[in-house]
Amino acid sequence: MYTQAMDTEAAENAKAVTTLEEAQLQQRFDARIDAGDFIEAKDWMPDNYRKTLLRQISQHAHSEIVGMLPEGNWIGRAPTLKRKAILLAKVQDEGGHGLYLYAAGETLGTSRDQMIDALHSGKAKYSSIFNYPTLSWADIGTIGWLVDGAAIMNQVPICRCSYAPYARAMIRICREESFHQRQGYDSLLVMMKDGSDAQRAMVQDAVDRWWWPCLMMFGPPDDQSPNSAQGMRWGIKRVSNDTLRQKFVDACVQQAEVLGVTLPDPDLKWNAEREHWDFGVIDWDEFWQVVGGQGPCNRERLEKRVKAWDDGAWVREAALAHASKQAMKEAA
Ligand code: FAQ
Repeated sequence: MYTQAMDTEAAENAKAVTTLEEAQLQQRFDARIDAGDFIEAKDWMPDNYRKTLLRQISQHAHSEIVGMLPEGNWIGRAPTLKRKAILLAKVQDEGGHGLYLYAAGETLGTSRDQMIDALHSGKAKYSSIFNYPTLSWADIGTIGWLVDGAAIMNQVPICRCSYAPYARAMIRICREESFHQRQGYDSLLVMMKDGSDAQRAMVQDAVDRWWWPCLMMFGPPDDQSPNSAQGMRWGIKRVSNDTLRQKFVDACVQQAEVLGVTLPDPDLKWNAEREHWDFGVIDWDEFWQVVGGQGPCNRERLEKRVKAWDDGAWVREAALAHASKQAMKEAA
């Protein structure tokens, strides 16, 4: 009895010391965040900061990898050799972005296999935008112009994210996304300026279908975004969902004018007082349906990813066998 009481006392004391140490670590962490310092993988961080980062980075990685599918569908149908080479390079870049991001996620202590498993089992999210179909060649240019355009708008502030491995990955990703956006705009410009009436109509149809889903990419309105306040406090998110969405609309209006397409929103109007473009109401029911797995292509996308993973098992096994042979040779 007596000994047990001593044990309990010792355990309580140890817990108090840990709590005190943790409080000090937390204080130091908060001060570093307030000072705009970057946090490195080996630094102490609160559990929830780690979890939030892992959630965002892995969702981002999954988006890049699933995002290869809608465009990949068109590699074999690109209209010229030049466009095919550009599209191949772009889709390959997206694969690379996924890898940088999985690597950044791994620095938080979760393996790539665990992250991929969460995607395949439907536990993890990826961007809503990749659950829409690519119906014509103009969709490919429109993805470059609008989807990559929205991605850049959202991702440039992440280059200053408080978690350094994520911020570093984003610098390279943003440079490549910038090329992606330009190639898309250029491809649409060629169709609009030198193309036939049918090609111009095809571009307008693609813009009509992609515009609203692109506005949804930035996430729910600020007052309905459960993760925003803490994400901003920690410097993971630097600019709010609504602010980024507005910046995107403001940038696109003039680009649409130069292109000669109409953005499908009768409420789009310059607001001289706000010095921003007003825009119509977003269909948030559609957004939540797509996020919840009921979008036009959710099932198809996930099935393709799982199949690609299963089909690639022999490559992973062969690479592992080769690595262990090399290790044995070196040891000998
Ligand atoms: N789709 O509280 P918030 C690309 C979820 S990469 C699906 O506002 P948060 C490149 C959100 O996760 C595109 N789910 O959340 C490319 C949360 O659910 P949870 C991806 C969404 O994290 C181009 C819930 O709603 N980019 O395009 C979406 O503060 C072409 C409540 O939302 C990134 O991932 C959505 N659109 O803000 C590739 C950038 N929006 O997790 C190929 C990094 C929100 O609590 C071809 N991520 N949700 O269950 C971010 O900046 C943020 O995570 C947001 C969401 C802004 C996406």
